[in-house]
Amino acid sequence: MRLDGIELRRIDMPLVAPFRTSFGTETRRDVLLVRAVTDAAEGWGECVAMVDPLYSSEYVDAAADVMKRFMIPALAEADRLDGARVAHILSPLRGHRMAKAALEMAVLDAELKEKGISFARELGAVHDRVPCGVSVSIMDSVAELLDAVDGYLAEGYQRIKLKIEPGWDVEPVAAVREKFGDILLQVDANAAYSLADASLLGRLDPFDLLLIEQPFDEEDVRGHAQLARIISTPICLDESITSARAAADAIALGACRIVNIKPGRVGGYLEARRIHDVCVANGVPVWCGGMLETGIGRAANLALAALPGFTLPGDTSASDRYYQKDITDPFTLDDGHIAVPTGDGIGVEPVVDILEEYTTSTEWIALG
Ligand code: SMG
Ligand code: MG
Repeated sequence: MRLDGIELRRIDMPLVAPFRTSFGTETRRDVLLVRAVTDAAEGWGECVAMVDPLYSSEYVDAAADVMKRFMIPALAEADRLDGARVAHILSPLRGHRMAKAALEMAVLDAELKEKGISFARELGAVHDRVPCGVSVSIMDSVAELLDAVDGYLAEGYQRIKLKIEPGWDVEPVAAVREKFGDILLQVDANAAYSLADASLLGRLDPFDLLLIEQPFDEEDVRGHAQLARIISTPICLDESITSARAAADAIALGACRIVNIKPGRVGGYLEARRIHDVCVANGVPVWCGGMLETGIGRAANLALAALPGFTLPGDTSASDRYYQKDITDPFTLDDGHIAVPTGDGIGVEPVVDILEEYTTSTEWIALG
């Protein structure tokens, strides 16, 4: 396959409601989309980097910059190109996994469209639909939170994840557990605590949570292992798991019993599959995380979430949990599940008018 050019497109989409985490509040999503035009077919990728480097060190302007300066020229020089070769070609460039993942996704989509194979089939999916959870914002009051959770449960979401931070942890968890009884419930701290908070976090133990996600800094793998010896709630890592090697190390150190897999965070869907395989080999359940993706990224996430090791509901919510109007046909919840796309490649295309409406800039990089 030969790369004729890459289009970098920025879109700006309002969220249906503010999404507050321990590191900030999002009211819009400024997304970098990648369209790879090859001699065979066109493919789409979505970069999950956010505007500010608060979830991780990556941010969307830097992703666009590193793609233009280093990654796209490296891909243009490659003798042969296909999805599997992208990570190899880009491997001399350190870090910038979200940028790499978006390029890999676009090239893989083009390749699979040409071959007539879906992402699900290529990755090894074994389910036609996946059970969905929802990640719930930090709110101004417990009453407001209970209303939001009530609404999500009424829509059919099978698992609730509460974002927590110091000052918003035991009380909201206790209130949700008390009001909604035996639901699947978990929390995500986005690195807002430290080992000094171990006894506070131990106060979550009585609430039978499925897991606590990333309580400590992404580099504090040993701290998570120490916490695991103090509290009974299973620890799940998100930000710390940047590769299959990082997953193998964290598991070996006893730092996590569950892993959140986000293809963007780990450099792409093929590395995400390797993490899945490492976890399955170690008996560690995985689930698919989310980065407020549009329908483009969501389509591919659903394919990944249909692999056999994804035994917990993911943050793969329906389009209307995020956006009034998605840039693809909307993904909808049916009996708590979303159907895995079956079309070639990621199986979806942007709706041209909607895409144009949200577009703030496009740049065409000709390579042919
Ligand atoms: O896509 O539903 C989604 C968001 C899920 O909570 C979510 N993501 O740490 O897991 C996480 C966060 C990262 C993004 S927060 C803006
Ligand atoms: Mg998380």
